[in-house]
Amino acid sequence: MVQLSDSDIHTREVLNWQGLHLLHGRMSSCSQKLRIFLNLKGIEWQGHEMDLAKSETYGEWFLGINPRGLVPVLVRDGAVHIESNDILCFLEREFPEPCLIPAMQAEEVTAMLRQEDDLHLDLRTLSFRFVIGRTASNKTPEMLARYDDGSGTVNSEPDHDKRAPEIEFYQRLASQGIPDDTTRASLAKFRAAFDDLEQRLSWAPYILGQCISVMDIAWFVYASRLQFGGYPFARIHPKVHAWREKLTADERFSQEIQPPPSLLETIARNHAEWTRSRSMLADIMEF
Ligand SMILES: N[C@@H](CCC(=O)N[C@@H](CS)C(=O)NCC(=O)O)C(=O)O
Repeated sequence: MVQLSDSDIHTREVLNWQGLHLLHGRMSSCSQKLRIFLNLKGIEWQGHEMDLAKSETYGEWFLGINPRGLVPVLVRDGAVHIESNDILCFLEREFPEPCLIPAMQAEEVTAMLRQEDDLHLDLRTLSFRFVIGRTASNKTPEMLARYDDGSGTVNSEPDHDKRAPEIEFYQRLASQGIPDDTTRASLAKFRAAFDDLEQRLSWAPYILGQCISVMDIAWFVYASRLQFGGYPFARIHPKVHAWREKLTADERFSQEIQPPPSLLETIARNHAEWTRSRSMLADIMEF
C-alpha cells in the first residue's frame, strides 16, 4: 500500500483536508476506474480535477502532493494515498459493502490488477494515437528535467525508478511520435488479454464469476477507451462486447468514461480522416 509519509508531502495544505478527496483527471483511465468504484460503493467524495492536457500534475503544487506526478491521489482526513490499485484495496478494507474484491479471490485479483497496471503505458500509447490523436509530447524538456530532479520521495526514499518510465515515454513521444510497430506491440498485448476475458465471459456473466467485481470496473475502463479508439470488439470479442454494453447501460459506469463533447468531435473528425487514409486501429493491426 502506498500511503505517503509526512516528509514526502511538500504541499502541506492537504494535510488539513477532512473527509475524502480525490485528485483526478476526467479522461485519466486510473481516475475513471476509481470514480466508478466509488460510485458502486456509494461513497461521498470531493473532487479536485487536474487538467492533464496542460500537464497540471507536473506543476509544483501537485508534485508536492504526489512526486510521481500522476493522478489519481486520494486524501482521506489528511492521509495521502497514491497508486490507483492500492487505493482500491484500501477503500475495500475501509468500506467493505458492497464487496468488490471477494476475499476468496483476493490473490487472483492482486495478480489481475498487476497485469492491468503493467498495461498502463500501452493503453496510453493507444489512447494518444487513436482517441486523443496526440502524437507529439505535451511535456517540454524543462518540465521533464524538473520532474526528474530527484527531490521527490515516496516513504522518505528517492523515487527516481518509478519516474524513469514516465520520462522515457515522453522523450520517445517527442523524438519519434507513435510508430506503427509500437502501436502493434501494444495492441497485441490487449488482444491477448481480451482473448482471456472472452473465455471467462463465455461461462460467467462477470469476469470473476457470478458477481460484479473490481475487475469488471478495471477492464470496463480499458475496453471503453479502446472502443472509442475503434477497437472492433463486436467482431473479434463478441462476449466482451456484450458485457461492456451491459455495463454501459449502468450510469455509474457510463458517466465516468464519457469523453467531453469537444473530444467526441475530435475523435469523429480524426476517425473520418484515418478511415480515408486506412490508418485506423484495425488497419494498423490488420484485425
Ligand atoms: N500506476 C499509476 C498510474 C497513474 C497514471 O499513469 N496516471 C496518468 C493518467 S491515467 C497521469 O496522471 N498522467 C499524467 C501525465 O502523463 O501528464 C496508478 O495506477 O495510479
